[in-house]
Amino acid sequence: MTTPAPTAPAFEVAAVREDFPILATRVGAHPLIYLDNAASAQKPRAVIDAISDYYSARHANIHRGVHYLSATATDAYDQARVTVAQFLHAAEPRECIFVRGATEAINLVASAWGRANLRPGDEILLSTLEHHANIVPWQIAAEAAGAKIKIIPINDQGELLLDSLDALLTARTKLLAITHVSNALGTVVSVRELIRRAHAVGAVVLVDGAQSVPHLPIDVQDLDCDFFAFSGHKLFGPTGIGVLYGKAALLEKMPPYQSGGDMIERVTFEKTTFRSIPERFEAGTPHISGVVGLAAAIRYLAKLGHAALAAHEQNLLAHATAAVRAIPGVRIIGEAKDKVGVLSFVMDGIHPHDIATILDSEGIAIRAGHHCAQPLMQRLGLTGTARASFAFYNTLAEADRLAATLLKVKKMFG
Ligand code: ALA
Repeated sequence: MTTPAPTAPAFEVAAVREDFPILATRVGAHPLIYLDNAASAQKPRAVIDAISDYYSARHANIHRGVHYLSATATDAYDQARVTVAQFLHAAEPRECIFVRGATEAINLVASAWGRANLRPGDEILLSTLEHHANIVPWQIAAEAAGAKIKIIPINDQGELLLDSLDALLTARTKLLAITHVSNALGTVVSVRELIRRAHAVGAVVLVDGAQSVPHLPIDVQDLDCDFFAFSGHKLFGPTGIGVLYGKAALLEKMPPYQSGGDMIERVTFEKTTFRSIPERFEAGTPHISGVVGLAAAIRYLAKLGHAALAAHEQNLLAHATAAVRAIPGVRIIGEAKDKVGVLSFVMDGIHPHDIATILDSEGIAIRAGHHCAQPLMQRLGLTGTARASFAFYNTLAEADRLAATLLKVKKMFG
């Protein structure tokens, strides 16, 4: 007897949209069609209410007071770390450091790990797909240490050329910093394989998960990455909050990134000793309401269930890609076999910013430009693309409206 193919669980997109008040926005005469989720996703009422409830009933500074509200806020903060650790499948909550976002997470590692570990002649391996946030901090760290940066190339579809790893990964490679999903093209990178290969030469691996957490289940222990960075606001949580996951053994050996209150054991004018992780990397009063909101976003997503969301999103991406590809003069940019969330394209003779401006006049929000990935655009021979990026609350009808409006754009430009 053959096993029946797994069927996607029912997903009621109309009901889910009700959870997001902002989706009822009208842009002039048009209903909002929000297709800029890779830049920042919208927030469900569960997140908005959690933040409002926190400030209405539970706010005080954490780890500092013996009073009722301080204890309540501290509990909420510590519990959120447990929620994040479960979300990432981290071995221990203390491996999850709260930071401002993926950018700060990467800067933390480049600065603190880089200072302690990079030496002249060492090599840092990146890929052509990287966002500026996973390039520039390494350039600064490499310059400070006298280290060198090398790049894993891509093919025209936007997939990494893994054959190049044989030459690129050597005993000099100290670190591989690699995106999990390309923000500009949607390519899913086989990070598991890359991590295995990098570990074989003794390199440490940081995964930039900013674009993967909204779409893929994450298990940092299964991936065996050393560091994993993500931002809350792309995961339907608040802005200004994110997470750096790091293996405890590595984080424990790293010097502080920022210093100040709450990260110290004992301060004298002669010498200061530092606390252990996670506090060592959380100097100053943290973004407590952001942490509370992030945990609410994770709980909200867990309730919807990953399989149902993923199936709907894949359906949406396939539908939108087919509809947009059918428009004469449109070229899809990024045709990797494994993609999530992103449809990048260019139109013959029409600047991406003109496309985005005309779509906006019909209530459709997309991003246009280099998407903070200028080296990738240079490789593709483009100055930029138009990018529609999807979340589980988008509908097939919205994808159809995108395609129909692109047809109008084409007609306008003759
Ligand atoms: N990195 C975000 C994007 O891709 C802002 O749009």
